[in-house]
Amino acid sequence: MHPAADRIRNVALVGHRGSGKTSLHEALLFEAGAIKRLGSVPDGGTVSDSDPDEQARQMSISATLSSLSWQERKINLLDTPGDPSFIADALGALRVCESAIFVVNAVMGAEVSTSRLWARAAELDIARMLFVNMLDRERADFFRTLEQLKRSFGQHVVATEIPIGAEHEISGVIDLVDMKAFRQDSPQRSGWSETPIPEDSAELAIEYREKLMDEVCEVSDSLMERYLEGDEISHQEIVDALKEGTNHGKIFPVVCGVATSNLGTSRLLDAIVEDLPSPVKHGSLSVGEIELTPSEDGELFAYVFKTRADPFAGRINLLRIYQGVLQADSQVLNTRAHAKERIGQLLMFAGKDVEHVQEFGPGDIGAVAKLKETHAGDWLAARDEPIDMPRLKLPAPVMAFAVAPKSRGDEEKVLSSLRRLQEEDPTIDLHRDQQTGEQIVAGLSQVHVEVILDRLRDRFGVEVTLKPPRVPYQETIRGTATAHGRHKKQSGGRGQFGDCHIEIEPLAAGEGFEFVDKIKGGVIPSSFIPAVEKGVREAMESGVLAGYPVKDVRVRLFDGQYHSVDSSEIAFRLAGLHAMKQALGEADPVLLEPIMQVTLSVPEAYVGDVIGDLNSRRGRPQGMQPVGAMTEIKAEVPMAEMLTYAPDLRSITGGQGDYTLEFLRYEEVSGHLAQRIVEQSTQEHTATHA
Ligand SMILES: Nc1nc2c(ncn2[C@@H]2O[C@H](COP(=O)(O)OP(=O)(O)OP(=O)(O)O)[C@@H](O)[C@H]2O)c(=O)[nH]1
Ligand SMILES: [Mg+2]
Repeated sequence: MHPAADRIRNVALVGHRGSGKTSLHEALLFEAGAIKRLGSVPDGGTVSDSDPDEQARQMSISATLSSLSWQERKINLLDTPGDPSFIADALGALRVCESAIFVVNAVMGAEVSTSRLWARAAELDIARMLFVNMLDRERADFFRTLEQLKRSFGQHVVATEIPIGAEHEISGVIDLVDMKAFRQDSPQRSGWSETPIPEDSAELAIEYREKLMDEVCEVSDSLMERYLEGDEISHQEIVDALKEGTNHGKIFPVVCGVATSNLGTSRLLDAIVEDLPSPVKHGSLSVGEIELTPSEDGELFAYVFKTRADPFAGRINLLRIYQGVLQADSQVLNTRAHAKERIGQLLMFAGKDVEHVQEFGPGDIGAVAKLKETHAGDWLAARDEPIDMPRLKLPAPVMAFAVAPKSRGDEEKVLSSLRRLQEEDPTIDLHRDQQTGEQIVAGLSQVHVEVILDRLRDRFGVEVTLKPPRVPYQETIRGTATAHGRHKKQSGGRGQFGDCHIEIEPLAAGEGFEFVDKIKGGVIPSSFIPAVEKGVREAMESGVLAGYPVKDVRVRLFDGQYHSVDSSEIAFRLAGLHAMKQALGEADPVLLEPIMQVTLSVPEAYVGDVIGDLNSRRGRPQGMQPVGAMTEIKAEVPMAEMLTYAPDLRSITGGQGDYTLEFLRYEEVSGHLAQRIVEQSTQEHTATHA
């Protein structure tokens, strides 16, 4: 039997890189008895981060699902990566969970990714709880962090627990709902005992309990009235109101602890059960016209949110059941492929063990191995129903490298393995360079692409060489132009004839391409117009300045000629191509370069040097602020100047700086610089075609 939907909690652990999500995931499994030993990230012994590349980098790269049992509830935890390069998995996890726990470093407070993920969780309207972690570290401060979280995320962020002691003297937590203190005796499972609230914490506890009650009672008018009149509010009423408020995004409870020494985890598990909503409490999901309720009797609808490509175990798909029951050894339909899929074994990840289960009920999250066609983004259903989850808004992959196999003849294998990895990670882009014909792998950052290559080697046994990243320049036009394209051949037999007149003008940045058919009186038959458009598009794949793709242009086809015998699609395509090439050359073409947002975190002492260096890279600093012990600097810098920034920042800051890059927009490259890029790319072009 499967657990009832109201006994399930689906919880994503999210937060900034290195805030302790994986350590907390480990500690929760340990406290719940799902694992016997508390593994640590530095030793590489955690359940999540089990991939060799995660261990080598000491960071999470993929989401990890684990299920545990607590107070007769099934808790599905999804540990997610904090690094922005792997944000696709964090966003994917947020989408299938009713709630998220934001893990926050008590030294640094809320950081860039925390805020970004918060905004996404708010859009998805899911319940949010915060875990202030690392309270044992030097300069950790729960109350300062709490204030900062309130400033960032609003007044409804409220503590339901406060710590006893601070930094290396942290010894337990006080539960503000029950006004009970819990002292940690050892980091072992259940290694805590209830104690009286220590005298030196009593005043704080009363102060923060009052703040909590103010928030809790706001959930209902009648509760507020009674509270203001001084009535006794029962424990159950507080718990119910807290849960109600949390479920509806009116309260964001803050709890605390130390993941690496298993402090506060038992209270956190209680809070997950008591304060966070079940799939039933959170309610139904509307996908387009279809309303899915977590009921047993409804027809099956399960959404696949994560695929893992493994050359040995095959594909493993993680899925969330939104309605009905998914049975082992059954047959379902993949609604994208319109194809039957045989479900073999259903897998539940319980700590380090994989258990085979007979079924997953509504609201549950689990895994299924060896499906033929199914991958992330697909629905499995009882019948072939058109159903589509809105696409995740993901950052654009702009860090592009050319790859070539180390051994000749491996081209096909490289490409097919890359495609498998792309199934797993939608932020990977694969394409051929129009100019050089090279295979390009683009990701969100250098680390991202390095990880892709490591996986190619470790999982598929193919090694590739990387050429330095290429900046994905683009071209556009600033002016308008008209042009005439004609393709005519008359060499015996049937000739070829196509003729068109076009007019082009710039579109606003980001609008891409628009083709307008203004042909009157059938001077070009409508059956040939798509061929003209095709030719125009072909011309745009490789611009006239330096062969980069052309963007943001509107093309109007307004005149032309045809011949009843000699006209053909090819002839009109070529006419379109010639016309477009000519028009582009005359419409004041310009070169565009990608501008990145760089967010740095450096010790204050290095701020001057770092900004000086950014200026020399054509960077524009946008501001800075202290974040915990570090200074956060934001700047906009052209991508071309940041291709190999990591070692430079390391040497400027003695290894103490950190940064993330994110694509912002394209901007025009100024005259002399554009000249240089054009020359360089012409040289490369000649070299590869020599
Ligand atoms: N002192 C102390 N160290 C901690 C605590 N929690 C985590 N750490 C350490 O901080 C580092 C980062 O912890 P992780 O658990 O990997 O953090 P994460 O949030 O999973 O990191 P990403 O997956 O890269 O986003 C590791 O070295 C942990 O051992 C804590 O409560 N106290
Ligand atoms: Mg992690």
